[in-house]
Amino acid sequence: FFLLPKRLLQPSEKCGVLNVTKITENGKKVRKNWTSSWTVLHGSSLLFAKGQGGGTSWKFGSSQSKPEFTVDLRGASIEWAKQKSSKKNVIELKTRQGTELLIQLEHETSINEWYKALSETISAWESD
Ligand code: I3S
Repeated sequence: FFLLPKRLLQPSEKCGVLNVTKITENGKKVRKNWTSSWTVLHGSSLLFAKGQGGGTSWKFGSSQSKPEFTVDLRGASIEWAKQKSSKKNVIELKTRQGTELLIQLEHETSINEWYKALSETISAWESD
């Protein structure tokens, strides 16, 4: 009898369009630049695609659509950010590498699903 890591039992996969901005990069504050980005949660990575919105032509892995940036969720933390933006439903994501992002959606149910998926992923990889 042995226990399988949670991440093998419940692999995290989620995608959709999110409003996102960096606020800190490698520990340094950067200017906000909200963009709407097609976002993929895959394993312990969160990938933000280049380009606007969730165009159906976007295919992960194809040469025209390299991820704009990837966030490593191992050792990351999230919390609801009430003070960091005038927008509602804002999540603050801090990575172990010192990058801080805000992610946001107007639709409360959808952002709650992202909050749940991200926090489950973070805790699933916590032991590493
Ligand atoms: O936290 P801030 O500085 O008030 O954030 C706002 C600014 O980044 C603003 O752009 P510029 O001041 O760089 O032109 C953005 O347009 C706003 O969206 C930012 O505020 P919110 O509250 O939307 O995160």
